[in-house]
Amino acid sequence: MSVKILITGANGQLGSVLTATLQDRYGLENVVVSDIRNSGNNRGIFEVIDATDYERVQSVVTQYNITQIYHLAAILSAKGEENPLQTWDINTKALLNVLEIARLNAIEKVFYPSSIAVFGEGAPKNNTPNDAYLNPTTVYGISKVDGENWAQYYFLKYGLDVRSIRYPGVIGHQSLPGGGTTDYAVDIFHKAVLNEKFNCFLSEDTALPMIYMDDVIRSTIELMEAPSEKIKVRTSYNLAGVSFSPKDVALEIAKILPNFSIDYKPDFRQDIANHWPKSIDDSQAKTDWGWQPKYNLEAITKTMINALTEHYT
Ligand code: AKB
Repeated sequence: MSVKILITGANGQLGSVLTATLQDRYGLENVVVSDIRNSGNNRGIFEVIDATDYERVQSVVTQYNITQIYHLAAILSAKGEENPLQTWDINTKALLNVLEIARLNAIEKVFYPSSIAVFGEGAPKNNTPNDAYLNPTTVYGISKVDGENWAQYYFLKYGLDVRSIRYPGVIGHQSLPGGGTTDYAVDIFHKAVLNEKFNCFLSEDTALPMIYMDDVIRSTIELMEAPSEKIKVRTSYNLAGVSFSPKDVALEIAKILPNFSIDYKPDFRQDIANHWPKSIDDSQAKTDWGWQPKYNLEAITKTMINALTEHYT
């Protein structure tokens, strides 16, 4: 049977780049791109889908004979705190729709992104292990823990092949993040290249796990294409790229753009970041399906500055 992919939340920071990669890999005609709104920038087949609408997801799955779903639609950590009940409703209802439709339609594989936001005070802050205690403090984190457990439930009870990664903060030049606590690590490069001062909403020493876009896209495809027997964790895999603080990245930027200046004005997102790991142990992903990151902070900084300089000139 040929692969027919449905992507929800395809217009998001990760979705837009993952969509283009999957389209190049499987063919434009084999990827159904969807989001709650049509941005007008999509190649190929686009369908407006509110993933909390069961009937709508079902009708698109039937119309295109979908065989795999990448369910990316979700409200992120910072935005989620503005309206916790709505965030819970959207994040959990959409996932349960996808899982149930996948089960009833014999979908081959489902991808579900989790996040470092699943961790809280119960987990070690450095090199946080895959199986650390999960007591998140944001509604986004709670919804991701819930989602991981539902993913495992559908695998154990129905044999549904759901695969998941706990993403760190994602850094890329192709798209802008929205509503996350790690968003500063993208904004900082835009301001640096535009020669503007950057006001950072986290304190200078707040280290968080981060990853470059190319690494995160490759990890997702490697996980999804790995033989099923290699997937030993059916909740979600820790994934690490690099780990740095705002000060670390500011110093790295200043090596290339010496006039770069930064101010620190921590806001409510500082409290969210304080409960997250500083670095992540991803040895389980390395052992099970061969994960290896390629980009360190120096490579990320050079690539971001080059790409954004080209973009703005
Ligand atoms: C966020 O900051 O909310 C996301 C994430 C780490 O899941 N980027």
